[in-house]
Amino acid sequence: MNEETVTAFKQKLKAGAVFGPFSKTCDPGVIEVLAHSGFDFVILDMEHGPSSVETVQSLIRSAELSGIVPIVRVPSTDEEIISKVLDVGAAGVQVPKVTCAADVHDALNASKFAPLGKRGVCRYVRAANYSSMDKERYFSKAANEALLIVQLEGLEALKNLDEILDVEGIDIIFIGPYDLSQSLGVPGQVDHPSVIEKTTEIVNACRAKEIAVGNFTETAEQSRFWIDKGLTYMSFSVDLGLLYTGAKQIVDDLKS
Ligand code: 3PY
Ligand code: MG
Repeated sequence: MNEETVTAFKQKLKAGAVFGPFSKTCDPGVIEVLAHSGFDFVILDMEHGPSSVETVQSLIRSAELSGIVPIVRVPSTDEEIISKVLDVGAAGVQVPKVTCAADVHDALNASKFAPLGKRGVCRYVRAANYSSMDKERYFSKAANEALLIVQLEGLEALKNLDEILDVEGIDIIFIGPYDLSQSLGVPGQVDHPSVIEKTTEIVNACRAKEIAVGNFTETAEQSRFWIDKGLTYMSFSVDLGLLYTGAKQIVDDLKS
């Protein structure tokens, strides 16, 4: 994904809320449908979805062609996957289950070239236009523009919140309400008062340090609730869940 698109996305994020679903399909056509629907970004899910790096590369191509920003949620801080998805052109990586500052440093080391990190160096990759991009620009700036999105979704992360937020280089903090609800002993109850309370604690800490923050919502009402509290990186539902909801409504209508 080119530098200009990432810069424009960062500016949009500063101006207000941006919206994007997770994607768990392996079909580039679905990514195009999401773009044509007006979503700003899509999170290609390698934590809970079946896609390989090769599939993600095709999905990134369709995102670029149709004008939606492709973020990849990687399975962990594993350097091998993070650098591969950036090599194939992800606009950003979203790293789940971060619990401490050391995890953020691992993600930074895997996703940034020096001096910010230690990402493995190769310019014969899609992200560098297979070597046609000026190499100094690619290594010193273009590649390091890719977004680093850090997911906080458990009590351990809350305990280490200050040290996590003090690490330079995080673009967005993302709160996973489902894992957080499990960690709080109320699995799946994402509107439970304890989940709201802990989410608000993270949101306030991020806002005090001027770090963009977002979460996962499944209704417009939940989205509005969190936007009013200052969240801007709004992930909304999952492509296949949206398909299910639409299909179910139609079938219920047809059969009523
Ligand atoms: C969570 O809720 O735990 C997520 O990771 C996003 O759905
Ligand atoms: Mg989660």
